[in-house]
Amino acid sequence: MTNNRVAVIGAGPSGLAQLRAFQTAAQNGADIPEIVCFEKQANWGGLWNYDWRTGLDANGEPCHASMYRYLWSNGPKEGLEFADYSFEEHFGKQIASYPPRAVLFDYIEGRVLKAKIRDWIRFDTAVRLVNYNPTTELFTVTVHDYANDTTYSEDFGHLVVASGHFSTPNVPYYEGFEAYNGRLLHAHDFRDAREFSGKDILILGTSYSAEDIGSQCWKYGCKSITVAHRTAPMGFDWPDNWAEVPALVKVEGKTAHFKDETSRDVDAIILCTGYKHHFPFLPDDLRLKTINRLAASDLYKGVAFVHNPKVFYIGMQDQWFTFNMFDAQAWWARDVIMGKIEIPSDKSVLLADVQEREEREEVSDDGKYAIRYQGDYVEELISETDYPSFDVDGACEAFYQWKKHKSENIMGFRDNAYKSVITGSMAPKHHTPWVDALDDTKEVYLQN
Ligand code: FAD
Ligand code: NA7
Repeated sequence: MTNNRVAVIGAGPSGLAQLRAFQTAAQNGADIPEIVCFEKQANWGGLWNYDWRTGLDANGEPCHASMYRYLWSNGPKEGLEFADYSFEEHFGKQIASYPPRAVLFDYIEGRVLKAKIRDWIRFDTAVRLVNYNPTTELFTVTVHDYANDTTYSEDFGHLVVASGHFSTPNVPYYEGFEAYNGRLLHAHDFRDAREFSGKDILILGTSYSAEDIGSQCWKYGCKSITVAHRTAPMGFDWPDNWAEVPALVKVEGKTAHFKDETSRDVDAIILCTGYKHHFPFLPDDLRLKTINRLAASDLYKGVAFVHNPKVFYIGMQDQWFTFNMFDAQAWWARDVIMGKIEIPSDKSVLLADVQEREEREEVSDDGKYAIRYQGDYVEELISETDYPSFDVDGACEAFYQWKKHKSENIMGFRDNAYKSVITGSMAPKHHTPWVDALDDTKEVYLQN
């Protein structure tokens, strides 16, 4: 029955959460719909599936990867731990709190390998177009199967969009960029900090990418870092060769000019200017249009698309919580699809829900408020499903501690350890301070 099939777009942490949610229901004896997950890459893990390529991938699709070598979790793992699959279950022991990318990939993969859901995924298959037919109430999903080099279409009763929103770069223009005599790139194409060893670099932006790419470049020996801010400086106690300056005005040759009329010569400009929600495979009536915020536009309960509540978006919010929030959303979407949760039929109720979330987000721009706001959201969703309840307050506390540790020592915050909110055990301190840990392989990290 096609009206009982579910299409999931993307097998990153959000898409995998959706598959795991259905598999759990099946394991508990429920009669679940047929699930088909389309993943354009050759493997799962989304952004955690590292790719050295930039530009186009092996199939000629825009390269999804935005992660880079030497990336360590930018927040404590205690804030993202799966409630149904702890780090201790996966690694057989408690591990340190800021795992490198390869370690987190291994953890993400461990849960879905155990769940045996790889067969639900059609890899190397890019979704090209989705159409909704209001008469049949079916979605027609058209894909390109790169393994067989064919396109085909299939019908589904529900659509789950889990394609991520940190892959399509937001690239601003500044006067003189076209004639800049250095390397100019967006964070999306940053792969290896060693490329900038011995160089003077300029970073635009003041959020996670700016902070982390700058820190990587510093750690791997760049000569100096200058960060230009459009709104406000990050304000950490940076190393001596790191400066924060007002906004960039223009570039002449290799010289960057700033709003306070100072200037610097720089070898590279890295645009850490964020990403766009980009769904080129969706028509107007199904496409989410939102900025990167906690209360994403047009999503009832942050998940169901108000203009067609048979469409679910997972992980589209700005993120303090990640994997466990995707789980909370996926379990909720599953229960709507399986008829356990009813979405109100009156569209004004859905719109009012979105408006209430937006207004509540706008009450404060304080980081602590935002963490609690998203923690409350996770709690709200898990209270409506059978996702294992966990200590959300404890996860918020780990985030508060993390923020405090960053303000105390921006190059040393990853040396701290926190308590698991799933198993209650304390993480060990990592064996090597982050600044000295140049080898980020799984084998070395797990030597604790
Ligand atoms: P993604 O991981 O982006 O996965 C989306 C998947 O959809 C991909 O596999 C992609 O190939 C697939 N896809 C896209 N379009 C199509 C299509 N048309 N057809 C078929 N498949 C498609 N979070 C943390 O918790 N800790 C961190 O330290 C952290 N660091 C980060 C660092 C960087 C540089 C970035 C960019 C993000 C980071 N994040 C971090 C946040 C990150 O968003 C989440 O951890 C997580 O990867 C989001 O999962 P997702 O499944 O929603 O999206
Ligand atoms: P974010 O968090 O969306 O931040 C984007 C940054 O880019 C932010 O500081 C913006 O400054 C800045 N920005 C945006 N446009 C411009 C222009 N035109 N000029 C200068 N600066 C600009 O993106 P990130 O990549 O840092 O983080 C995304 C995810 O990746 C995150 O979840 C991490 O886990 C990793 P503003 O404050 O608006 O002035």
